[in-house]
Amino acid sequence: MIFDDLRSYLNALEEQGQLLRITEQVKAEPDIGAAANAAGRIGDGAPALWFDNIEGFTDARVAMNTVGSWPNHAISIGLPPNTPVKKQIDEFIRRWDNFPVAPVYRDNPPWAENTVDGEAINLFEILPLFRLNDGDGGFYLDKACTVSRDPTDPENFDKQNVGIYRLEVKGKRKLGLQPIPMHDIAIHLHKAEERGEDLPVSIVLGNDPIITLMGATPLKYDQSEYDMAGALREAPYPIVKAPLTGFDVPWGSEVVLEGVIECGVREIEGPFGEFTGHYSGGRRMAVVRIDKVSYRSNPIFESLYLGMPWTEVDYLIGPATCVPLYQQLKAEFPEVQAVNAMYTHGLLVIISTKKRFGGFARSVGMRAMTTPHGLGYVKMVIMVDEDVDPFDLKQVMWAMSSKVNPAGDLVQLNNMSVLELDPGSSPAGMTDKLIIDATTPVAPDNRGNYGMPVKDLPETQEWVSKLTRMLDEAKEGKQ
Ligand SMILES: [Mn+2]
Repeated sequence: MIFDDLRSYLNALEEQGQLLRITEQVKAEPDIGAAANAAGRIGDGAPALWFDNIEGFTDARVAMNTVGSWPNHAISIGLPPNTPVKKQIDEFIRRWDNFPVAPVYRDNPPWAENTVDGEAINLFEILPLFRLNDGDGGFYLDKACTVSRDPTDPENFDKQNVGIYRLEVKGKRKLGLQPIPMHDIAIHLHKAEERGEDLPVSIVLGNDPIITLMGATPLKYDQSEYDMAGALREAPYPIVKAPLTGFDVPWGSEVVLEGVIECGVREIEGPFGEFTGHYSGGRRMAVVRIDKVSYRSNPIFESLYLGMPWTEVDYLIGPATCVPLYQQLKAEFPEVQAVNAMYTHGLLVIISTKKRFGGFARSVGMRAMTTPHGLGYVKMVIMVDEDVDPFDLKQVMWAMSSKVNPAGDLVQLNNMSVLELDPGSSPAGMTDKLIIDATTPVAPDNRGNYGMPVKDLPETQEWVSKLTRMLDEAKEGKQ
Protein backbone atom coordinates (compact mmCIF):
# COMPACT_ATOMS: atom_id res chain seq x y z
CA MET A 1 0.00 0.00 0.00
CA ILE A 2 1.21 3.53 -0.74
CA PHE A 3 0.23 6.66 1.16
CA ASP A 4 -0.38 10.11 -0.34
CA ASP A 5 -0.64 11.82 3.04
CA LEU A 6 -0.07 11.37 6.77
CA ARG A 7 -3.76 10.63 7.45
CA SER A 8 -3.95 7.55 5.24
CA TYR A 9 -0.74 6.26 6.82
CA LEU A 10 -2.14 6.76 10.35
CA ASN A 11 -5.31 4.88 9.30
CA ALA A 12 -3.19 1.97 8.05
CA LEU A 13 -1.21 1.92 11.30
CA GLU A 14 -4.44 1.86 13.30
CA GLU A 15 -5.95 -0.94 11.20
CA GLN A 16 -2.87 -3.05 11.92
CA GLY A 17 -2.89 -2.32 15.66
CA GLN A 18 0.15 -0.04 15.42
CA LEU A 19 -1.44 3.23 16.57
CA LEU A 20 -2.44 3.90 20.16
CA ARG A 21 -4.92 6.68 20.92
CA ILE A 22 -4.18 8.37 24.26
CA THR A 23 -7.66 9.51 25.30
CA GLU A 24 -6.94 10.64 28.87
CA GLN A 25 -5.99 14.27 29.29
CA VAL A 26 -2.22 14.84 29.19
CA LYS A 27 0.06 17.82 29.73
CA ALA A 28 1.89 18.95 26.59
CA GLU A 29 5.04 18.93 28.74
CA PRO A 30 6.31 16.53 29.91
CA ASP A 31 3.74 13.90 28.91
CA ILE A 32 3.98 13.92 25.11
CA GLY A 33 7.78 13.81 25.08
CA ALA A 34 7.88 11.23 27.87
CA ALA A 35 5.34 8.96 26.15
CA ALA A 36 7.25 9.10 22.87
CA ASN A 37 10.50 8.48 24.78
CA ALA A 38 8.80 5.46 26.40
CA ALA A 39 7.87 4.07 22.97
CA GLY A 40 11.58 3.47 22.45
CA ARG A 41 11.80 1.58 25.74
CA ILE A 42 9.05 -1.00 25.27
CA GLY A 43 10.71 -3.17 22.63
CA ASP A 44 10.89 -3.26 18.87
CA GLY A 45 7.13 -3.35 18.25
CA ALA A 46 6.11 0.07 19.62
CA PRO A 47 3.04 1.77 18.12
CA ALA A 48 2.53 5.31 16.89
CA LEU A 49 0.93 7.59 19.51
CA TRP A 50 -2.04 9.91 18.97
CA PHE A 51 -2.96 12.75 21.34
CA ASP A 52 -6.00 15.02 21.03
CA ASN A 53 -6.82 15.72 24.67
CA ILE A 54 -4.05 18.06 25.75
CA GLU A 55 -4.42 20.39 28.73
CA GLY A 56 -4.49 24.03 27.68
CA PHE A 57 -5.10 23.30 23.99
CA THR A 58 -8.66 23.59 22.65
CA ASP A 59 -7.96 22.33 19.14
CA ALA A 60 -4.88 20.11 18.77
CA ARG A 61 -4.00 16.77 17.23
CA VAL A 62 -0.50 15.38 17.75
CA ALA A 63 1.03 12.25 16.17
CA MET A 64 4.27 10.85 17.60
CA ASN A 65 6.47 7.83 16.86
CA THR A 66 4.80 7.11 13.52
CA VAL A 67 7.87 5.29 12.11
CA GLY A 68 9.29 4.40 15.53
CA SER A 69 9.47 0.60 15.39
CA TRP A 70 10.25 -2.14 12.87
CA PRO A 71 6.55 -2.98 12.30
CA ASN A 72 5.82 0.72 11.64
CA HIS A 73 8.83 1.07 9.36
CA ALA A 74 7.58 -1.97 7.42
CA ILE A 75 4.07 -0.51 7.07
CA SER A 76 5.53 2.83 5.96
CA ILE A 77 7.10 1.17 2.92
CA GLY A 78 4.07 -1.02 2.25
CA LEU A 79 5.30 -4.30 3.75
CA PRO A 80 3.56 -6.57 6.28
CA PRO A 81 4.30 -5.42 9.86
CA ASN A 82 6.13 -8.64 10.77
CA THR A 83 8.69 -8.30 7.94
CA PRO A 84 12.18 -8.99 9.37
CA VAL A 85 14.54 -5.99 9.41
CA LYS A 86 16.98 -7.52 6.94
CA LYS A 87 14.11 -8.15 4.52
CA GLN A 88 12.95 -4.53 4.85
CA ILE A 89 16.45 -3.38 3.92
CA ASP A 90 16.69 -5.86 1.02
CA GLU A 91 13.36 -4.60 -0.35
CA PHE A 92 14.55 -0.99 0.02
CA ILE A 93 17.69 -1.95 -1.99
CA ARG A 94 15.60 -3.66 -4.68
CA ARG A 95 13.29 -0.65 -5.14
CA TRP A 96 16.25 1.78 -5.16
CA ASP A 97 17.10 0.37 -8.59
CA ASN A 98 13.78 1.77 -9.95
CA PHE A 99 15.31 5.27 -9.69
CA PRO A 100 14.36 7.68 -11.19
CA VAL A 101 10.55 7.57 -11.19
CA ALA A 102 9.35 11.07 -12.18
CA PRO A 103 6.74 12.66 -9.88
CA VAL A 104 3.22 13.59 -10.95
CA TYR A 105 1.73 17.09 -10.58
CA ARG A 106 -1.67 16.91 -8.90
CA ASP A 107 -4.26 19.69 -8.35
CA ASN A 108 -6.12 20.90 -5.26
CA PRO A 109 -3.79 20.04 -2.38
CA PRO A 110 -5.69 19.68 0.90
CA TRP A 111 -3.36 22.24 2.51
CA ALA A 112 -4.76 24.98 0.24
CA GLU A 113 -7.88 25.10 2.46
CA ASN A 114 -6.50 27.82 4.78
CA THR A 115 -3.87 30.51 4.26
CA VAL A 116 -2.32 33.29 6.36
CA ASP A 117 0.14 35.90 5.10
CA GLY A 118 2.81 38.21 6.46
CA GLU A 119 2.24 39.97 9.77
CA ALA A 120 -0.94 38.00 10.45
CA ILE A 121 1.05 34.76 10.79
CA ASN A 122 1.22 33.28 14.29
CA LEU A 123 2.72 29.79 14.33
CA PHE A 124 1.70 29.37 17.98
CA GLU A 125 -1.96 29.49 16.92
CA ILE A 126 -1.55 26.93 14.14
CA LEU A 127 0.85 24.43 15.74
CA PRO A 128 0.45 22.86 19.22
CA LEU A 129 4.08 23.30 20.25
CA PHE A 130 5.82 21.57 23.15
CA ARG A 131 9.38 20.77 24.18
CA LEU A 132 10.60 17.17 23.85
CA ASN A 133 13.43 16.97 26.41
CA ASP A 134 13.67 18.90 29.66
CA GLY A 135 16.92 20.57 28.61
CA ASP A 136 15.68 21.78 25.21
CA GLY A 137 16.05 25.51 24.64
CA GLY A 138 12.77 25.86 22.80
CA PHE A 139 10.02 24.35 20.65
CA TYR A 140 11.22 22.34 17.67
CA LEU A 141 9.90 21.23 14.30
CA ASP A 142 12.12 18.18 13.90
CA LYS A 143 10.26 16.10 11.33
CA ALA A 144 9.51 18.77 8.73
CA CYS A 145 10.94 18.60 5.20
CA THR A 146 12.57 21.78 3.92
CA VAL A 147 12.54 22.32 0.15
CA SER A 148 15.12 24.64 -1.43
CA ARG A 149 16.70 25.20 -4.83
CA ASP A 150 20.21 25.87 -6.08
CA PRO A 151 20.15 29.68 -6.57
CA THR A 152 22.70 29.40 -9.40
CA ASP A 153 20.59 26.81 -11.24
CA PRO A 154 17.01 27.39 -10.02
CA GLU A 155 15.24 25.58 -12.87
CA ASN A 156 17.17 22.35 -12.24
CA PHE A 157 14.64 19.94 -10.75
CA ASP A 158 17.30 17.41 -9.75
CA LYS A 159 19.20 19.96 -7.66
CA GLN A 160 16.03 20.98 -5.83
CA ASN A 161 16.49 19.51 -2.38
CA VAL A 162 14.14 17.98 0.17
CA GLY A 163 15.78 17.51 3.55
CA ILE A 164 14.93 17.24 7.22
CA TYR A 165 16.74 19.92 9.23
CA ARG A 166 15.91 20.78 12.79
CA LEU A 167 13.93 24.03 13.14
CA GLU A 168 13.47 25.99 16.36
CA VAL A 169 10.33 28.11 16.61
CA LYS A 170 11.68 31.50 17.71
CA GLY A 171 8.72 33.79 17.09
CA LYS A 172 5.29 34.10 15.54
CA ARG A 173 6.82 33.86 12.06
CA LYS A 174 10.48 33.19 12.80
CA LEU A 175 12.43 29.93 12.89
CA GLY A 176 16.04 28.94 13.53
CA LEU A 177 17.44 26.36 11.07
CA GLN A 178 20.52 24.14 11.44
CA PRO A 179 22.22 23.68 8.05
CA ILE A 180 24.82 20.94 8.56
CA PRO A 181 27.71 21.90 6.19
CA MET A 182 27.72 18.45 4.52
CA HIS A 183 24.00 18.65 3.67
CA ASP A 184 22.59 19.99 0.41
CA ILE A 185 20.76 22.96 1.96
CA ALA A 186 24.09 24.32 3.25
CA ILE A 187 25.35 24.36 -0.35
CA HIS A 188 22.22 26.27 -1.44
CA LEU A 189 22.53 28.74 1.43
CA HIS A 190 26.23 29.31 0.78
CA LYS A 191 25.55 30.09 -2.88
CA ALA A 192 22.69 32.48 -2.00
CA GLU A 193 24.78 34.32 0.58
CA GLU A 194 27.71 34.62 -1.83
CA ARG A 195 25.29 36.51 -4.11
CA GLY A 196 23.97 38.59 -1.20
CA GLU A 197 20.52 37.02 -1.52
CA ASP A 198 18.02 35.42 0.84
CA LEU A 199 17.39 31.71 0.18
CA PRO A 200 13.67 30.95 -0.41
CA VAL A 201 12.38 27.82 1.35
CA SER A 202 9.15 25.85 1.56
CA ILE A 203 8.83 23.88 4.78
CA VAL A 204 6.26 21.07 4.86
CA LEU A 205 4.95 19.46 8.05
CA GLY A 206 2.84 16.36 8.60
CA ASN A 207 3.85 14.24 5.62
CA ASP A 208 3.39 10.78 4.20
CA PRO A 209 6.17 8.48 5.49
CA ILE A 210 8.00 8.00 2.18
CA ILE A 211 8.96 11.66 1.74
CA THR A 212 9.99 11.74 5.41
CA LEU A 213 12.29 8.77 4.72
CA MET A 214 13.66 10.50 1.61
CA GLY A 215 14.29 13.74 3.52
CA ALA A 216 16.47 11.67 5.84
CA THR A 217 18.29 9.74 3.08
CA PRO A 218 21.77 10.92 2.00
CA LEU A 219 21.25 11.07 -1.77
CA LYS A 220 23.76 12.64 -4.15
CA TYR A 221 23.49 16.43 -4.67
CA ASP A 222 21.72 16.13 -8.03
CA GLN A 223 19.47 13.18 -7.21
CA SER A 224 15.87 14.27 -6.67
CA GLU A 225 14.21 13.10 -3.49
CA TYR A 226 10.90 13.06 -5.41
CA ASP A 227 12.35 10.76 -8.10
CA MET A 228 13.62 8.45 -5.33
CA ALA A 229 10.28 8.62 -3.48
CA GLY A 230 8.67 7.37 -6.70
CA ALA A 231 11.22 4.56 -6.90
CA LEU A 232 10.53 3.52 -3.32
CA ARG A 233 6.72 3.75 -3.73
CA GLU A 234 6.91 2.08 -7.14
CA ALA A 235 4.50 4.81 -8.30
CA PRO A 236 4.96 8.50 -9.17
CA TYR A 237 5.07 10.75 -6.11
CA PRO A 238 2.33 13.45 -6.06
CA ILE A 239 3.64 17.03 -5.88
CA VAL A 240 2.29 20.53 -6.45
CA LYS A 241 3.77 24.01 -6.92
CA ALA A 242 3.88 25.93 -3.63
CA PRO A 243 1.97 29.24 -3.97
CA LEU A 244 4.71 31.66 -2.84
CA THR A 245 8.06 30.09 -3.82
CA GLY A 246 6.82 28.04 -6.78
CA PHE A 247 8.88 25.15 -5.43
CA ASP A 248 7.65 21.59 -5.78
CA VAL A 249 6.18 20.37 -2.50
CA PRO A 250 4.27 17.24 -1.47
CA TRP A 251 0.60 17.28 -2.44
CA GLY A 252 -0.53 15.70 0.82
CA SER A 253 1.19 17.74 3.58
CA GLU A 254 -0.74 19.05 6.58
CA VAL A 255 1.01 22.44 6.78
CA VAL A 256 3.20 24.39 4.32
CA LEU A 257 5.37 27.27 5.61
CA GLU A 258 6.99 29.48 2.99
CA GLY A 259 9.57 32.21 3.36
CA VAL A 260 13.29 32.81 3.21
CA ILE A 261 16.48 32.07 5.10
CA GLU A 262 17.70 35.61 5.69
CA CYS A 263 21.03 36.40 4.05
CA GLY A 264 23.90 36.64 6.51
CA VAL A 265 21.78 36.43 9.65
CA ARG A 266 22.85 34.06 12.45
CA GLU A 267 21.37 33.76 15.92
CA ILE A 268 21.81 31.45 18.87
CA GLU A 269 19.79 28.27 18.41
CA GLY A 270 19.48 25.32 20.81
CA PRO A 271 20.24 23.52 22.99
CA PHE A 272 18.38 20.49 21.69
CA GLY A 273 18.55 16.82 22.71
CA GLU A 274 20.03 15.04 19.69
CA PHE A 275 20.37 11.59 18.07
CA THR A 276 23.84 11.25 19.62
CA GLY A 277 22.28 10.94 23.08
CA HIS A 278 23.68 14.38 23.99
CA TYR A 279 22.43 17.95 23.86
CA SER A 280 23.84 20.09 21.07
CA GLY A 281 24.43 23.22 23.14
CA GLY A 282 23.52 26.66 21.79
CA ARG A 283 25.20 27.66 18.52
CA ARG A 284 24.83 30.41 15.94
CA MET A 285 22.45 29.21 13.24
CA ALA A 286 20.50 30.52 10.24
CA VAL A 287 17.17 32.34 10.66
CA VAL A 288 13.99 31.79 8.61
CA ARG A 289 11.29 34.45 8.09
CA ILE A 290 7.89 32.95 7.26
CA ASP A 291 5.82 34.97 4.76
CA LYS A 292 2.98 32.58 3.98
CA VAL A 293 1.35 29.64 5.75
CA SER A 294 -1.08 27.20 4.10
CA TYR A 295 -2.71 24.43 6.08
CA ARG A 296 -5.27 21.70 5.98
CA SER A 297 -8.34 22.22 8.19
CA ASN A 298 -7.83 20.56 11.58
CA PRO A 299 -4.12 20.05 10.89
CA ILE A 300 -2.28 17.15 12.50
CA PHE A 301 1.01 18.13 14.12
CA GLU A 302 3.63 15.43 13.72
CA SER A 303 6.78 15.44 15.82
CA LEU A 304 9.58 13.03 16.63
CA TYR A 305 11.17 12.30 19.99
CA LEU A 306 14.91 11.89 19.95
CA GLY A 307 17.47 11.58 22.70
CA MET A 308 19.32 8.58 24.12
CA PRO A 309 19.14 5.84 21.43
CA TRP A 310 17.10 3.93 20.48
CA THR A 311 14.28 6.30 19.64
CA GLU A 312 12.08 6.86 16.59
CA VAL A 313 14.90 8.57 14.70
CA ASP A 314 17.00 5.39 14.79
CA TYR A 315 14.28 3.39 13.00
CA LEU A 316 13.62 6.26 10.61
CA ILE A 317 17.23 6.73 9.50
CA GLY A 318 18.49 3.15 9.98
CA PRO A 319 17.63 1.57 6.61
CA ALA A 320 17.61 5.04 4.99
CA THR A 321 21.33 5.27 5.80
CA CYS A 322 22.34 1.62 5.14
CA VAL A 323 20.84 1.52 1.64
CA PRO A 324 22.45 4.59 0.00
CA LEU A 325 25.84 3.69 1.51
CA TYR A 326 25.49 0.15 0.16
CA GLN A 327 24.42 1.37 -3.29
CA GLN A 328 27.12 4.04 -3.53
CA LEU A 329 29.87 1.59 -2.47
CA LYS A 330 28.55 -1.28 -4.59
CA ALA A 331 28.61 0.96 -7.70
CA GLU A 332 32.40 1.17 -7.44
CA PHE A 333 33.22 -2.02 -5.54
CA PRO A 334 30.91 -4.89 -6.58
CA GLU A 335 32.68 -6.99 -3.92
CA VAL A 336 30.68 -5.20 -1.18
CA GLN A 337 28.07 -7.56 0.30
CA ALA A 338 26.19 -5.60 2.98
CA VAL A 339 26.33 -2.37 4.99
CA ASN A 340 25.03 -1.88 8.53
CA ALA A 341 24.88 1.85 9.35
CA MET A 342 22.10 1.59 11.92
CA TYR A 343 23.98 2.76 14.99
CA THR A 344 23.84 6.48 15.87
CA HIS A 345 23.11 7.56 12.30
CA GLY A 346 26.13 5.73 10.91
CA LEU A 347 28.79 7.39 13.04
CA LEU A 348 29.90 3.75 13.11
CA VAL A 349 29.41 1.52 10.06
CA ILE A 350 29.99 -2.20 9.55
CA ILE A 351 30.73 -3.33 5.99
CA SER A 352 31.20 -6.87 4.63
CA THR A 353 33.18 -7.35 1.45
CA LYS A 354 35.08 -9.84 -0.66
CA LYS A 355 38.75 -8.93 -1.15
CA ARG A 356 40.46 -8.47 -4.49
CA PHE A 357 43.96 -8.22 -3.03
CA GLY A 358 45.79 -7.38 0.20
CA GLY A 359 44.63 -4.06 1.67
CA PHE A 360 41.43 -3.99 -0.37
CA ALA A 361 38.98 -3.97 2.54
CA ARG A 362 40.48 -0.86 4.12
CA SER A 363 40.27 0.93 0.76
CA VAL A 364 36.52 0.23 0.77
CA GLY A 365 36.39 1.60 4.32
CA MET A 366 38.09 4.80 3.18
CA ARG A 367 35.62 5.21 0.32
CA ALA A 368 32.71 4.93 2.78
CA MET A 369 34.12 8.02 4.50
CA THR A 370 33.94 10.11 1.31
CA THR A 371 30.33 9.31 0.33
CA PRO A 372 27.76 12.11 0.89
CA HIS A 373 26.92 10.58 4.27
CA GLY A 374 30.49 9.67 5.08
CA LEU A 375 31.76 13.25 4.97
CA GLY A 376 29.64 14.24 7.95
CA TYR A 377 29.06 11.02 9.80
CA VAL A 378 31.13 7.89 9.10
CA LYS A 379 33.73 8.18 11.88
CA MET A 380 34.49 4.50 12.40
CA VAL A 381 34.25 1.60 9.98
CA ILE A 382 34.50 -2.06 10.89
CA MET A 383 35.38 -4.11 7.81
CA VAL A 384 34.40 -7.80 7.89
CA ASP A 385 34.70 -10.74 5.47
CA GLU A 386 31.99 -11.58 2.95
CA ASP A 387 30.74 -14.51 5.07
CA VAL A 388 30.20 -12.32 8.17
CA ASP A 389 26.74 -10.74 8.40
CA PRO A 390 27.20 -7.11 9.53
CA PHE A 391 23.68 -7.15 10.99
CA ASP A 392 24.55 -10.13 13.26
CA LEU A 393 26.54 -8.48 16.05
CA LYS A 394 27.65 -11.89 17.43
CA GLN A 395 29.40 -12.57 14.14
CA VAL A 396 30.83 -9.04 14.04
CA MET A 397 32.25 -9.41 17.58
CA TRP A 398 33.79 -12.75 16.56
CA ALA A 399 35.51 -11.10 13.61
CA MET A 400 36.67 -8.18 15.78
CA SER A 401 38.04 -10.50 18.45
CA SER A 402 39.72 -13.09 16.24
CA LYS A 403 40.71 -11.28 13.03
CA VAL A 404 42.15 -8.06 14.40
CA ASN A 405 45.76 -7.46 15.37
CA PRO A 406 45.97 -3.81 16.44
CA ALA A 407 49.59 -3.82 15.21
CA GLY A 408 48.45 -3.60 11.62
CA ASP A 409 44.67 -3.56 11.44
CA LEU A 410 43.84 -0.08 12.75
CA VAL A 411 43.94 2.72 10.18
CA GLN A 412 43.66 6.11 11.84
CA LEU A 413 43.12 9.24 9.73
CA ASN A 414 43.82 12.58 11.39
CA ASN A 415 41.65 15.71 11.44
CA MET A 416 38.76 14.56 9.26
CA SER A 417 35.32 16.14 8.88
CA VAL A 418 32.32 15.16 10.99
CA LEU A 419 29.15 16.99 11.93
CA GLU A 420 29.50 19.36 14.87
CA LEU A 421 26.89 17.36 16.79
CA ASP A 422 29.40 14.53 17.31
CA PRO A 423 30.14 15.06 21.01
CA GLY A 424 33.61 13.55 20.68
CA SER A 425 34.72 15.93 17.95
CA SER A 426 37.29 18.53 18.97
CA PRO A 427 37.08 21.27 17.94
CA ALA A 428 33.43 20.60 17.09
CA GLY A 429 33.31 19.31 13.52
CA MET A 430 36.83 17.81 13.51
CA THR A 431 37.70 14.24 14.41
CA ASP A 432 40.16 11.49 13.70
CA LYS A 433 38.56 8.59 11.87
CA LEU A 434 39.28 4.90 12.29
CA ILE A 435 39.03 1.82 10.12
CA ILE A 436 39.16 -1.48 11.98
CA ASP A 437 40.08 -4.11 9.41
CA ALA A 438 38.54 -7.32 10.74
CA THR A 439 38.84 -9.16 7.42
CA THR A 440 41.12 -12.11 6.80
CA PRO A 441 44.35 -10.91 5.13
CA VAL A 442 44.79 -12.08 1.52
CA ALA A 443 47.95 -12.12 -0.64
CA PRO A 444 50.27 -10.35 -0.62
CA ASP A 445 49.19 -9.49 2.95
CA ASN A 446 50.38 -12.63 4.77
CA ARG A 447 49.97 -11.55 8.41
CA GLY A 448 48.39 -13.86 10.98
CA ASN A 449 47.58 -17.56 11.20
CA TYR A 450 44.17 -17.85 9.59
CA GLY A 451 44.84 -20.92 7.42
CA MET A 452 42.83 -23.44 9.46
CA PRO A 453 39.32 -22.13 10.16
CA VAL A 454 36.90 -24.46 11.97
CA LYS A 455 33.87 -24.67 9.72
CA ASP A 456 30.50 -26.11 10.74
CA LEU A 457 30.42 -29.86 10.01
CA PRO A 458 28.80 -30.85 6.70
CA GLU A 459 26.00 -32.63 8.62
CA THR A 460 25.26 -29.72 10.96
CA GLN A 461 22.51 -28.12 8.89
CA GLU A 462 20.65 -31.42 8.80
CA TRP A 463 20.84 -31.59 12.60
CA VAL A 464 19.65 -27.99 12.93
CA SER A 465 16.47 -28.97 11.08
CA LYS A 466 16.09 -32.17 13.06
CA LEU A 467 16.55 -30.55 16.48
CA THR A 468 14.22 -27.66 15.59
CA ARG A 469 11.55 -30.14 14.52
CA MET A 470 11.96 -32.23 17.68
CA LEU A 471 11.68 -29.11 19.87
CA ASP A 472 8.50 -28.01 18.06
CA GLU A 473 6.98 -31.47 18.49
CA ALA A 474 7.88 -31.53 22.20
CA LYS A 475 6.19 -28.13 22.69
CA GLU A 476 3.07 -29.26 20.82
CA GLY A 477 2.94 -32.39 22.99
CA LYS A 478 2.86 -30.25 26.12
CA GLN A 479 -0.02 -28.05 24.92
MN1 LIG B 1 19.25 16.30 -1.93
